[in-house]
Amino acid sequence: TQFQTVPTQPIEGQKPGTSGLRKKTRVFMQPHYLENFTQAIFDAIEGVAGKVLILGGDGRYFNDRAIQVILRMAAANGAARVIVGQGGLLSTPAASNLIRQRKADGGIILSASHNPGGIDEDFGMKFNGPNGGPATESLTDRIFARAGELTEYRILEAHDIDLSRPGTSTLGEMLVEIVDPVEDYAALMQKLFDFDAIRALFAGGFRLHFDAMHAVTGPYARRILQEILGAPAGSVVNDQPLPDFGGGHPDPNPIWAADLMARMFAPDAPDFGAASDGDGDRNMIVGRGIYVTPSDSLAVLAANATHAPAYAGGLAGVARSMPTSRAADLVAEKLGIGIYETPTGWKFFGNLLDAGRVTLCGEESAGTGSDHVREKDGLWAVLLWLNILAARGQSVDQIMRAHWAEYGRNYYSRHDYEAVPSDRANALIDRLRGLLSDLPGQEFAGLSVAEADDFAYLDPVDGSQSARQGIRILFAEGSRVVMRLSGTGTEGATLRVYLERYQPASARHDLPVEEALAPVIAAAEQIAQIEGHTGRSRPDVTT
Ligand code: VG1
Ligand code: CO
Repeated sequence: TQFQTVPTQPIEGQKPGTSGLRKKTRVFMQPHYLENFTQAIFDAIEGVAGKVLILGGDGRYFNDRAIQVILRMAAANGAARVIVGQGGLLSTPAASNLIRQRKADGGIILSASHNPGGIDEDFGMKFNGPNGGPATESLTDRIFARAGELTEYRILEAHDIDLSRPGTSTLGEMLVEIVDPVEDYAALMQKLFDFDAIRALFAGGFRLHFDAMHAVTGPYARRILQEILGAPAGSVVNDQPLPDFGGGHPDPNPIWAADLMARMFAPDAPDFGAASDGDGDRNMIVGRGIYVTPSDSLAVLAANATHAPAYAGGLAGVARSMPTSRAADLVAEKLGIGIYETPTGWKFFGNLLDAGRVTLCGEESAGTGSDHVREKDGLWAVLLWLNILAARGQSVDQIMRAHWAEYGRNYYSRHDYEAVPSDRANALIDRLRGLLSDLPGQEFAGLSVAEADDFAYLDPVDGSQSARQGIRILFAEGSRVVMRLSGTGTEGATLRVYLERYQPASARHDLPVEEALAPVIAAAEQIAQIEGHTGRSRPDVTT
């Protein structure tokens, strides 16, 4: 073994977005690309000498090669120990848990989450801090700044570490510990939920269909749902993680999880359907014949969390990202607990969770989680749902209808316009920014604008500020449109249009969502001139 200091130059564009650095896989495979970014992370946290790190990924193409490189660089930078998931696998929530359980100094998670994988698809890399949560904006800013001035990186010349078996070996002076990726996570889930009640549910013939989408949750779902909780073999499908996710798009929504939707809307549909994404932090919940919108799921989980042992004492508060519907606000109001509105991205929940201000957090993009880790957690949401279904003895459909009858319904949808040329997408947003002060009082498609702004967040815990987080247009009738550009794409820009319309408890709750939202959709088009800017008359993906 030999330490090397390799001269390098800054590489343009190593700027982390909503959730780490995401690029085309071939970009990450360019000489020095991965090495530069890794060294920038190490330098931005004042080195890794003597530190303990967690390392793993979602198993996509290049995961295994990147792990070997990062291990050799950690060794050359003096790390004391790196704990790696067997086979290089760790779901994002499991990595967050390991950082906390092992009191590590942080962790690197290799994933482009819900983006497709493969040599011509996407790869990604994110750093989580000692609380187990995604790097804060100030840290990602420091990483980007460091990447922009890098002149060298350190790496060890050594053979590959065998990732296939648990155990400890050395790389130079550094210890490499390979651990079962599921064990600690499964133990945590057993502590949070009433496993006996869920076991009894399955024993009573309750049928589950979990689609792991050939991504990282396969081994987790198999172990927890089938082996520990007794769901029959075959309840978990597509449970083998594959480097290209079987050619699929591991994004759990009605478009990309079309098989699951078909299964749950068929005459012989199981009682409960669910799916997760590439790195296991998202969840999709479907009952027999009913899709649960993620914003509604957050509200239902908040209203029913006390059925699970971990939350039996009540919730400290709830946080949601700004574009997420306000269904959870209504629950928090009724419970008399705090509700917080943050910018998009899990990193903004970290301070609220650390300070004990909130217990549950959620995003409209199928992310829900709690203070048990510092990431959103797909299987956790599935287990909390199962715990609630077992405790209430009702179907998903019954629970949703009862919820709307009590709180009213926030009809909700997100329209995505993907791979729009960046200049056109920026022009659309810039034009809206210029219009904001003129909008209040004007009427569009029969809706009159009450307020319009560009969302800015003041973190109540550390006082940090984040501006320009999304255009919000609130209508007098309680409807809302939010527009922002995605920070996770790798091709052009993705415009996200979030549409919401509230119908009180006494109103109709069974309209098709598109129909209920029709005036809001029309108003959004009139205000933003989406077709004029993007050339598209309809969205590419509707969730
Ligand atoms: C998207 C979602 C956001 C989520 C982020 C990371 O970001 O909208 O809610 O936190 O992905 O999720 P954006 O900037 O593309 O809208 V994951 O599961 O991709 O790590
Ligand atoms: Co994800």
